[in-house]
Formats: sequence, C-alpha cells, structure tokens
Amino acid sequence: MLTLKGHLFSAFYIFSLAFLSRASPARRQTTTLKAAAGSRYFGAALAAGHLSNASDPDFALFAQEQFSGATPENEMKWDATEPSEGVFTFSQGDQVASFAVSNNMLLRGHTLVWHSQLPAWVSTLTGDDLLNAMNNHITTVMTHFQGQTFAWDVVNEAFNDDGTLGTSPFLTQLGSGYIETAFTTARAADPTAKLYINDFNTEGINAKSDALLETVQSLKASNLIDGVGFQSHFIVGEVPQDLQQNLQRFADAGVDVAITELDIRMTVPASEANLQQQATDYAFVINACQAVSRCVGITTWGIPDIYSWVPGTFPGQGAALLFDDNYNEKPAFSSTIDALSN
Ligand code: 9MR
Repeated sequence: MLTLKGHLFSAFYIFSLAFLSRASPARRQTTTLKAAAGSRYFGAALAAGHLSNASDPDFALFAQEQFSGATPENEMKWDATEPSEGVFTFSQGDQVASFAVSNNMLLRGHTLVWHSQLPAWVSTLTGDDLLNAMNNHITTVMTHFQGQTFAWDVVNEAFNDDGTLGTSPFLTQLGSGYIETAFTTARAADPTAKLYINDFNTEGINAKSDALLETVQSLKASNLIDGVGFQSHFIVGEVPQDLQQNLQRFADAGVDVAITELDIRMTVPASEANLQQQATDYAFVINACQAVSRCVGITTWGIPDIYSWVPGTFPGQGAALLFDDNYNEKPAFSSTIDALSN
C-alpha cells in the first residue's frame, strides 16, 4: 500500500514529467543517432535559416546532439553560390559549413552541376561559354569550401527513369561528355574531396540504376569518382526490396555508397499503422546500408517533419522524417536507433 509520502512523490513526479514534456520535446531514448551509428556518419540536411532561427533553438540543438553529418539543404547550390555570372556569394554556405565543422560533423557539399536551382543566366550560354562557366563554377565553389567539405555531389540527378540522360543546358550544349568533364574539373579543384554522383529512383535495380552504374564504372576507370549517393526519397511501404543488393553492386564497382537524402513519406495526418510501417522501412534502409561495408553513412533530408520539402511538393503527403513537428521522436526514430545499434 502506498504511504502518503509515496502519493505525494508520485504526484510530484507526474507533475514534473508534464512540466518537462511541455518545456522541451519528449526524449525517450538514452542514445543518439550519431552514437548508435558508430563508425558510419548519421547526417541531416541543414538549412541556414533554421540554424539561425532564434525562435526555434531546437533545430540547432537537435542537429548538434543527434547528427554527425551535414548537407546544406540549398545553400551550396548554383543559384545560392553564383546568382550572376562570376559573382559568388558564400555567406549562407559558410554558415552551414562552420556549424558543421565546429560540431565535428562530416560535411557533404551539395551540389555543383544540376539542371535545377540553376540561375537563368546559365541557360542562356552556349558552347564554350557554358563549358567555361561550368568549370569556373566547380573550381571556385570547391576551392572556397576546401578543407570543410569531405565530399561533393559533383553531378546531381543526371538521368531519366528510362536510363537516358535528362534534359539540361549541360547535355544540350556540351553533350553527354559533360559528366566526365565536370568530374575532371572537380578532381583538379579539390584533390582531397570524395567525388560523388547523386540521384533518386536509383535505389533499386532498374533501368536508371543500370545506366548510372555504367557511368560510374566508366568514371572509376579514369579514377574520377569516389562515391555514389542514393537520395532515398521513399513512400511508406514501398522501399525497394533489392536496396542492399543494388548498393552492393555499386560498391563492387570500387566506390563508396551513401544514403544521402532519406525520407519516407505518407498521407497526412499520419495514421498509427503508417508510422509503424515507416519505422519498419527506416530500419530496412539502415540495415541495407550496414550490410554493405562501403556504405559510409546515412543522411536524412531534414530533422523535424515541419520543415520537410515533402508537403510543398506532394500536397497531402508528409511526416517523412524521424522527428515530428514538435521534435518528438517518432516510432521510426526508435527503430533507426535499434537498427544502428545491431
Ligand atoms: O529540400 C530542398 C528544397 O528546400 C528546395 O526547394 C528544393 C528545390 O529543388 O530542393 C530540395 O532538395 C532536393 C535536393 O537538393 C536534391 N534532391 C531532391 C531534394 C528534394 O527536392
């Protein structure tokens, strides 16, 4: 039987818990993603605007506490770094870079040559003018961040789902050789950086990943590539079951592989069943990476659901990350910790 003292203690305990959970998000796990990940990094996309947002100190706090890797969500893209020809602006990229470096996070540079988030002036250039602009962009940006970025997504999203090369000013003006040219320039610009090609819908074995693999093998033969990024923007319940097998065939080509932009979206508001399925799916992705010795790390494309790109692009979809809108750990957080700890 409980004594009065016992009752008072329980009441105080319950009151404190209620107070604490209002004051800061519930923390159920005693370990962190980065600690559980061990020798691999566990990263997140970081936006400069969130890191410096004084009304949401949790963003920087969770980034520091939970993650050992960082990718600037937008700040090192072409439109952010060279908005007009030859005029470079690094302040936002610097902000993410210095946060990452001062918190001992491995920083992935993202991204140099991509048809999206490309300022309009680039698309007006033809022939050698575009070639020179591309090479100058790669060299200037990589030189600026040298020593901070351990890796770079040199070329992003170059392929269509059928394995052909996607439309871009680079393909139109420079031909399919633009990829090799970009990697050659990147290798010379920062010989210390790991050079990656990064894409989506290449996580399973299909026409697109077959084409990517061929390109990777050809770049590797000239020692121009070090890694392949698999973005991994998945739909709950639809993670490719041959993910591990696919990662392994790229690793067998002699390059590192990484999960670079992981999120697993669902219809919102999220049902309990979908949150449980998401937990299973996250664990599946973690296990696939861990089963491949050359899988060097995993990055989620954000921290709390509230800032995710998903609802803006897929209306009615969301809840794709490990923390909910209020930084509470979701079932997928626990399953990720468990999978990382195995
Ligand atoms: O998360 C990024 C979002 O804030 C931008 O508006 C968007 C613009 O294209 O890019 C998002 O990040 C993308 C990444 O750079 C490349 N792979 C797909 C990501 C989600 O769209």
